[in-house]
Amino acid sequence: ISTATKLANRSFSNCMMNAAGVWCMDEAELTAIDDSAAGTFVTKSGTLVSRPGNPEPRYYETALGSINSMGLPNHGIDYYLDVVAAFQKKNPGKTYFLSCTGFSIEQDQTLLRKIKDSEFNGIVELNLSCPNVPGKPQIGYDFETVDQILAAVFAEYDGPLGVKLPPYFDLVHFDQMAVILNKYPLAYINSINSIGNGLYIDDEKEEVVIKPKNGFGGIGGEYVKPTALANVHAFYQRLKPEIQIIGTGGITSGRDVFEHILCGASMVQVGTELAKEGPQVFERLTKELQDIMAAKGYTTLADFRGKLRHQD
Ligand code: RRO
Repeated sequence: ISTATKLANRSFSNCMMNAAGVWCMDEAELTAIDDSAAGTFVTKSGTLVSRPGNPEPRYYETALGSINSMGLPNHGIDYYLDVVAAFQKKNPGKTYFLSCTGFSIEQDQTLLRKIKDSEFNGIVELNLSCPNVPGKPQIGYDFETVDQILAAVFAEYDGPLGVKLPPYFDLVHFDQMAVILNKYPLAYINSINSIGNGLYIDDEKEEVVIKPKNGFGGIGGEYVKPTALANVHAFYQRLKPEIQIIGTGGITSGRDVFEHILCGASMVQVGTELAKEGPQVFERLTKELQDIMAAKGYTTLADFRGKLRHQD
């Protein structure tokens, strides 16, 4: 029973990987994912200049998930290009993902130019959905700007590139975003980033649990699975078939991976549960998915990918 997959014409031994932001800040963390049962890794979103991020505490684990307001701490795009180049040399057959994000269209273009001029031969994930930089609205909710960014990015870059999207909550927004995304040669979309600006409270202390932004932060984990599945399936129904889907959100078991793939995902990413369990999570999730596939008589992901049934 195989959990292998293909994305952007590259092969991966396993459909599961980390979600950007979790266990991917530096070379040591990326090595742990590289050595795990995950099919590959994605780096923390790199910016043109390194950033310390927001004040701590900025991540908090709850019974049903997590809340974060990291504020895009990262070592800068040059660091991640160097680190990934070393992994490419060590494992020439393996495809890695590099996440990046700019604060303007010009910065996005500069990032892509740097990547183009580097040795990087993997897949770029442009993050359009960071919810936690004070004063900076989420790009993914500004449809006109998304269109402009994609036009600028594809004028600059012709390698495989996908976008990380925020969750959408209205069917009209899925329609409108799909029209924009379908104009471009995207390799994939990744749904969803955290549900932005939730608020988790410690009732005992009558206090918020993270310091930045008065405690408001991106929600991940079990809370977000139905929203994640809705976004994966809505885009699966609306995007041209060349644009594949990475499903992210609420994966704590092999059953959750199964559901993301049934909704149309070609690959899945694990954030909150990876932070909780560490990189061994991928071995457990893989075994659990294989058990479900065996019970249903499936031998490959293609046997059920996107085959969610509707009731009419
Ligand atoms: O660093 C963060 O605060 C962060 C980012 Br860039 C993101 O894309 N999603 C998130 O939940 N946190």
